[in-house]
Amino acid sequence: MDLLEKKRIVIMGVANQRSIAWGIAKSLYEAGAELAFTYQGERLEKRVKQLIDEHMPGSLCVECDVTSDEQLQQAFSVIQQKWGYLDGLVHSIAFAKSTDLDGDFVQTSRDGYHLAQEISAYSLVAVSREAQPLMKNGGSIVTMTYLGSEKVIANYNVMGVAKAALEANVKYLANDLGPHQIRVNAISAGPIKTLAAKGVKNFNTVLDVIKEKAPLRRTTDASEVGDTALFLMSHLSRGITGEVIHVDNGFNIIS
Ligand code: 0WD
Repeated sequence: MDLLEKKRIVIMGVANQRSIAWGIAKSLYEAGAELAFTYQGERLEKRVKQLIDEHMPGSLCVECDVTSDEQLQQAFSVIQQKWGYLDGLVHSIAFAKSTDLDGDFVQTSRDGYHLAQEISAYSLVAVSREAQPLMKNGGSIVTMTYLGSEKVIANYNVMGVAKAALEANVKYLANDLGPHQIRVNAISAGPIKTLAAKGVKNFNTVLDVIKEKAPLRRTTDASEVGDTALFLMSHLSRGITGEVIHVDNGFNIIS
């Protein structure tokens, strides 16, 4: 039997076919899940709908900018109407101004700090709040983080601090939602060339270092993250919550 047969899962954060969220969607879809996608604004609507029509026809697709409470409520109300319940949610969303990513962290503007926290960390709290009433039979929430939360990584700056907050959110949410049998976990992925990664200076150099130093001597592929998300969405991970799982070919253990 497919591991995710009859599971209904929302995927937030597909921007294009390179998005980690898309890699996750592929793993979950192949395991039999029924998927709903949310996209950020008209800018991405056409591209995301086209991807879905080509590869996962019949999946739900609704607009949701996570900075808008109104759009969040609207999106989950559509999902409630169409599905009635929810088993899982993938949060694969982050944003920071490129000017706040390089240079000295100490120069981070108030606005830039606030924006990175709002979109990259607070949004997990907001979407979990919307998802919880729909997870009537328990559920699994998975978000995406990066090593820059644990260690100082050049050109990650304000996003590293936002990821640290996101990982703390995972623990507090896991504690709140645990009694409802809802698990909350994060995947800490190694660097992958996506649209978001384009904002990080010297990204190719980072990839070269990983190829040389990671125990498995290769960079992370979105399908590796996708398969870990599949595990976290399935009953196989039923005893795991509040956890950060590294999917980085072991790079985080190297100093
Ligand atoms: O190396 C990497 N690519 C890693 C990414 C390593 C480890 C973690 N991550 C994380 C990112 O920080 C993010 O949380 O994975 C998540 C997904 O990132 P991605 O797949 O690398 O990047 P991308 O394909 O750009 O998806 C992120 C998307 C946005 O894309 P763009 O590029 O258009 O900003 O987050 C979404 C949007 O689709 N997003 C929003 N969605 C709803 N409301 C918003 C928003 N306000 N802002 C950004």
